[in-house]
Amino acid sequence: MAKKLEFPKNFLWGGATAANQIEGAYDVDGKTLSLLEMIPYVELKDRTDIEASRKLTKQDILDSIDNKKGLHYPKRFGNDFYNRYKEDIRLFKEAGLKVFRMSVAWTRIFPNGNDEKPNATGMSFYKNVFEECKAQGLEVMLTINHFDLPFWVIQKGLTWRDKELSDCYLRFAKLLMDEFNGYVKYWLPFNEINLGVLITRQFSDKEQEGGVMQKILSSYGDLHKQFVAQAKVVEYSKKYPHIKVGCMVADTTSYPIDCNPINVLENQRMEHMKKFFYYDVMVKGEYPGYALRMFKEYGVEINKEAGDDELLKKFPVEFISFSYYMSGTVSKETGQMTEGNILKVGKNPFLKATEWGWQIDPMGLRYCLNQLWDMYRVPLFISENGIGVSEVLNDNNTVEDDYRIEYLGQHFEQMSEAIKDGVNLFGYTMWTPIDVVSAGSNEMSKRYGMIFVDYDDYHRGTGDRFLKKSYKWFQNFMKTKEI
Ligand code: P53
Repeated sequence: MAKKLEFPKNFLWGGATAANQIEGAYDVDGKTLSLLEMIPYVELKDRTDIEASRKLTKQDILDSIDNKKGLHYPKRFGNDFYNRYKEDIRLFKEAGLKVFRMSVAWTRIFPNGNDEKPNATGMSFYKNVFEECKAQGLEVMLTINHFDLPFWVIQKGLTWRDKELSDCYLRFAKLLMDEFNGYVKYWLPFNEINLGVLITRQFSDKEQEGGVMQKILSSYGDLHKQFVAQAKVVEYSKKYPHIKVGCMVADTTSYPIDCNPINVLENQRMEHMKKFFYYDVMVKGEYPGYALRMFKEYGVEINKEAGDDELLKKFPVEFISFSYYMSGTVSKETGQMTEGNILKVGKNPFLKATEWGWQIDPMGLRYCLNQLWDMYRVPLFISENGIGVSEVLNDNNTVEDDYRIEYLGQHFEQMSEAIKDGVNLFGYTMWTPIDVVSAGSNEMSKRYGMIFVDYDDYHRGTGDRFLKKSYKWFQNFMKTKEI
């Protein structure tokens, strides 16, 4: 029996993507390389062992420039959105989407970082995409930087601690706001700002000796500069009162493995450092006490400059956006771990996981929404949610992806429950309406789309687009709100 869900009339239903996972065309029209385009595809024997594809030396990165080893670098090719954006945007519109989340490749706009003028061809590509969205009646949500750090950052030996990098970033962000504020209402300065720093288990006492921990601790200094840069983007956005700037955090709901207070406390500590710390700085504009204590105990230097605290306080984000794919468990002892990509989480015997070890938990989304609304009282937006599955086209040129229909329907149901609980959730962009190159494992095989793209892991195929069963289901859901 179909079940009708309730959503506010103006709820923003949409789809999310990122430049480095869709565009391709990595070396045309003046674009230079980004670091992500220098990471080769590695066939994984065990799909849950994502780290195996990430062991790269600096030499590997340098060798990729002229591809000495003849490897395949998937993010150079994406899904060919650069050439097919018109068709894709039309398909998004026909699916019933009202908002399209995308990002800008920094290397298309400032190929060398400090170029005197922005690259005109790069700017006009995005203008064309926005024009197309406008023509199709799609609102745009724009991520200014979605993980794709330009290679010139590495060449110049810059980190976020260097003023030169935040100056370049701010010049880039301001240019985009000046040029495109008429097209883009929702702005996200950084994608998943927490992923680079806090890799969950690293904060359990057991893993606190050793190099990785040191690396993570010292990256809090870099992160502070990103927080400040983000606040400056918010400050600048006030020039255009019709636009809104939000934060973007990779969220996972986490449960204590049992009711042993030791594990409950450990879970709270993990939640603090994995997520709430970030929201606290970006929404409340202050570093929470537990973070300051941790910094003190581990000797973390933030290197705040005069005026930083005031800036963070004065220019918090106007809404919270977050990605939600899974939940996990936490125990004081390591417990059983699933290798859910970069975010390692403990297993939950009540949940099923995807082939990649991501535990599916729609109710965890309702829990998460309530938590965020209770704590922050700013409008919430789910900027990513979806299921990655390895799929092939069947003889009828489609994919019978009932598992995706089930995944989406169950998450939508919990969103509508959260709204009934009183949560101010104003939109949702699914990851992703169309198959893209995976962020974590660089494969095409990990497909999230309602639209199938005919490329394999080595970019072999026609690139043609085919509609999966979920596309028709979603189209109908947009009309009926029935699951
Ligand atoms: P892929 C890990 C955990 C949660 C979200 O990821 C993550 C990651 C990174 O792998 O990233 C977001 O493609 C990210 C998207 C990404 C999507 O999740 O590894 O913002 O770029 O594609 C899904 O399956």
